[in-house]
Amino acid sequence: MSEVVSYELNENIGVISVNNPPVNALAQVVREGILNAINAAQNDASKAIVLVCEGRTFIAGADITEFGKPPKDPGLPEVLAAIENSSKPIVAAIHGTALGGGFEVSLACHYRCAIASAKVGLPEVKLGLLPGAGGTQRVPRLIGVKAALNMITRGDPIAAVKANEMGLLDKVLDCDDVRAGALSYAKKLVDTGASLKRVRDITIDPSSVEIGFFENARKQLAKRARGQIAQDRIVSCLEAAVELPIDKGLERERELFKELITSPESAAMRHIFFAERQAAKIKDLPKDTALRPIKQVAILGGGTMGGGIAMCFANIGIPVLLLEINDEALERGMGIIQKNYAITVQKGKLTEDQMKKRIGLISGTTSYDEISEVDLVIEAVFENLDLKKDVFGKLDATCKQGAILATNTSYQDVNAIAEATSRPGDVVGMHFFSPANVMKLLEVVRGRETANDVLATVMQIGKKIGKVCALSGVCYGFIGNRMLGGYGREAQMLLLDGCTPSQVDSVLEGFGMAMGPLAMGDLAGLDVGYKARQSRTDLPDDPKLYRMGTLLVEMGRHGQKTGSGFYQYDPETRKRMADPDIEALIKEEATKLGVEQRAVSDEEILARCFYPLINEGAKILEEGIAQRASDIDVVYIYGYAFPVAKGGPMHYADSVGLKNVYEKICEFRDRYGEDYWQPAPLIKQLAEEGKTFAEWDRERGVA
Ligand code: 3H9
Repeated sequence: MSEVVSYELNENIGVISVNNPPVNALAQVVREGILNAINAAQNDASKAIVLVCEGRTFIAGADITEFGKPPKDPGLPEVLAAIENSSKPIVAAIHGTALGGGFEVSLACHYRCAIASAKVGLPEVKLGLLPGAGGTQRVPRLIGVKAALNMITRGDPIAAVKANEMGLLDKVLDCDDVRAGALSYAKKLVDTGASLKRVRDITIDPSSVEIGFFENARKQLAKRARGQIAQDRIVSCLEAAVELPIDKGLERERELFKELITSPESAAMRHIFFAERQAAKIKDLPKDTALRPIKQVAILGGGTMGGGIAMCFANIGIPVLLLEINDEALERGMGIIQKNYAITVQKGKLTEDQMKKRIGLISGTTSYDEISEVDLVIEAVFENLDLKKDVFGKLDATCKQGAILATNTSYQDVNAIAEATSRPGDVVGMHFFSPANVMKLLEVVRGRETANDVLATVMQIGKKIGKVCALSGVCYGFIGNRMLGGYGREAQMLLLDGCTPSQVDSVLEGFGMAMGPLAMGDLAGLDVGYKARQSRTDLPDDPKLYRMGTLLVEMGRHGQKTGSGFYQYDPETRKRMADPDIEALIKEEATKLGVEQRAVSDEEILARCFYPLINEGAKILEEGIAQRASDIDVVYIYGYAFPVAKGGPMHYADSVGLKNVYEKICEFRDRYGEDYWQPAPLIKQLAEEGKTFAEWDRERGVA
């Protein structure tokens, strides 16, 4: 048939087999191959046709690398029409994940069977898209409008057994061999004279949708959209499914799909899809680097961070030893873990049984001797270099040879920590983000002497525990926290210039940040930054610098935990409210410091907060601390809740244009001085060459 699609007769069943590794994406050759095979099968001795895939999965969707390029025939709708109009029943045989266009192919088939381990889903929304090959029209016909809306706007995969119960599948096969199982299912269908069942023929009863349903859905979805428009268009498609005949509904879906595929939001989200996978690759690490086995882990420190990390490993069945300084601290740590699991059970995301199993995998100890045989130790003690060096000295003396010794430090020098041991090659940074059992990012910090197999093992175990890993070199704050400095500084400077806290935060929240920087400061505790500043000797001697944050701490307003900071907080609901006293105090301070207050535009707020972050990102790239600009984007999306629809700070800078960013930074330098604003040489260079960070990544062969 073609290189990637074959067709053969197995007795009276025609078998179309797709083989397009790694995930059988619907590239042009696959679409053409399937179309040709279906046409061939119409005229041979077959009585039914099975569509099955080789390798690890059924078709996992359209080929995302083709998006943005000129379309090539045949289009997917043409292939689906051929499937649906086949004169012989076609059975989709699903294993692995039938996703997006792949699941839509199966929806055009007359029957869908799957092995029990398979999953199906429409994840297009995660790429800023909607299912563009009939998913929005066929799914509501199978499972109802409400369930369809939920499935398509969430985009999560659904396990075969559940999908079968919902009506998305016709059969869960009782064997693991999808090809054999589907063949025998197809034969049975032929023997029983099964009809050509087409999803398009099902009608939707408009009265099954309550009045106001779509309006409500739009409102609810807008709350979590954070700049994404796809959810809104998905609602429009489902409205069309209810109101229009299927062919008109498909037309509407196509129109809206085309709008989304050219949207900056989808471009940003596709960038992140590939960036996330790219970040897992370390450019100078041989692909065949042998991994160290990780069968047991120890966590040092049972605080919120240590407890969260312990849960990550217990969740995938790896036993964890939690080491604390005394029984009391241990009990407290175990208590936090139990409470966290109990909340997950309450939310219905875990059964009691699963909880017990996971808690059973975590045991406590107060003795270093007991952790001597573990394969990986993660230190999560207080952020103090001397303390950490001391701990690593003890680990060196206790742990077996070959154990990986990781530090969860957010700021400290991983090289100095490694030097406290006789085996610096085994030392690495594993910087988790709080709460560690929830946040997806893991910054893997490569020390001067970290061994290749240590890095490769940590990247792999990170993926196994469900984290997105990004590699960082050693510097103060690594990639993420180092970039954050200027962001927080400018948010406070803007107050003296004439903004209210609500104005600064609402502009950044309007951009899509989960929380503005001042509200974030209140949440984290203003005293944390205050204390950190006291030990820093590199800050300019400027009374304006962090003026408001310092003053608030000295007034006892440490943020949410004391009930007030930049805002006041309702003691019961924790709802934040503007505080007129603080707004007046800001004005007073500005006058004292001789700052003339003025109206500040939203554009300036965005530029003042984000451009220092981007500028630092460029320095991080120049210094080789980050491998690629896209890694920095991954860090900000998964560790700092930067809106995915903007693609991360470096992608955002590319979309604004580096020339514009550079000119603005120069303008701020001239206005506020070089202490705060020094354009990174890389931004200057790329601005002059008219290039983007993405192009720079590609030129260096790292993208
Ligand atoms: C769509 O279908 C639109 C339609 O509704 C309408 C059309 C008209 N295309 O994730 P992994 C690559 S939109 C191209 O590490 P895993 C990936 O980049 C699509 N490439 O493996 C990676 O490459 P590399 C809807 C793709 O086992 C390699 O495959 N579908 C695609 O952890 C391995 O990927 C989706 O959104 C693709 N569609 O997870 C599904 N998918 O090795 C997207 C993957 O060079 N895919 N690659 O880095 C996934 O969710 C996961 O890849 C999957 C496997 C769960 C399938």
